[in-house]
Amino acid sequence: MSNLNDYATLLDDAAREVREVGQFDPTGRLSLADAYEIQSLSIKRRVGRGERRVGVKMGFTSRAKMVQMGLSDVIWGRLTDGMQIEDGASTSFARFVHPRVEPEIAFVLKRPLEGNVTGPQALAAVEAIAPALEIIDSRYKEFKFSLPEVIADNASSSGFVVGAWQSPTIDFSNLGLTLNIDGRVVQVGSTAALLGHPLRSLVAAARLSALAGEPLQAGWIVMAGGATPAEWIKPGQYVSLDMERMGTTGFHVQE
Ligand code: OOG
Ligand code: MG
Repeated sequence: MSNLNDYATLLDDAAREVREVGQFDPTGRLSLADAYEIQSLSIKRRVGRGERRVGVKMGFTSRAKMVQMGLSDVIWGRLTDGMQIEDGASTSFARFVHPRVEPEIAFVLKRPLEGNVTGPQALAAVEAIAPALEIIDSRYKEFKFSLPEVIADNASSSGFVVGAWQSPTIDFSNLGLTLNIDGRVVQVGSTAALLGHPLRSLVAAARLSALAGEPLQAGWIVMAGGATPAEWIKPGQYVSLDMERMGTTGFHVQE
């Protein structure tokens, strides 16, 4: 296979048919530009099936995630409405190959945000913030990939859940959080894990998506990245996030 569209089709089919694929670039020779082009082509396939773009997800914005996955560049992916799970709802385990969950914070924008912006400029574009969970489900066997491979695979994005929106006037620079499975705390962390302040993740999202020619839009959601290592999830579990001052969000994993 050589054509970028072939890789996009391979990954999109794997996601749709819920199966793993082998790594096609384990040593990371593909350029990052080509990797993002594969991602873009695979999202075009989703949009062609009727899904709608609703925002951006950031990846490897915390040291915990970089260490867990062995990669240290900030990456981003594209979110569609087909990935969103309602707060407190159930999602079928059958949708996933080998899902993991991670605690995040989400932004929703009230106006477009584009290019090289400062923290205060980014904050001024934020309508609201919320505790959020991301379900990542790499399409690669054993959840192993090189940097271009994970970028091509839309940064492993598979699902996301956003809790009740809160005012962005809350100081969200360093909020304690716990990730819980069936009421048991499995990870403890803080929003400060995200580049020192989650707003920096939004600043990076504004820059990177504008560079790709798809600037952040009013109404879009930006997921700031996992604040702790991700945890495997299993059928029958209830997964939740408690965030200081921000409340809680969760979802059921249906058998
Ligand atoms: C890649 C996606 C990383 C995050 O929040 O850091 C990510 C992966 O870990 O599979 O979503
Ligand atoms: Mg994530």
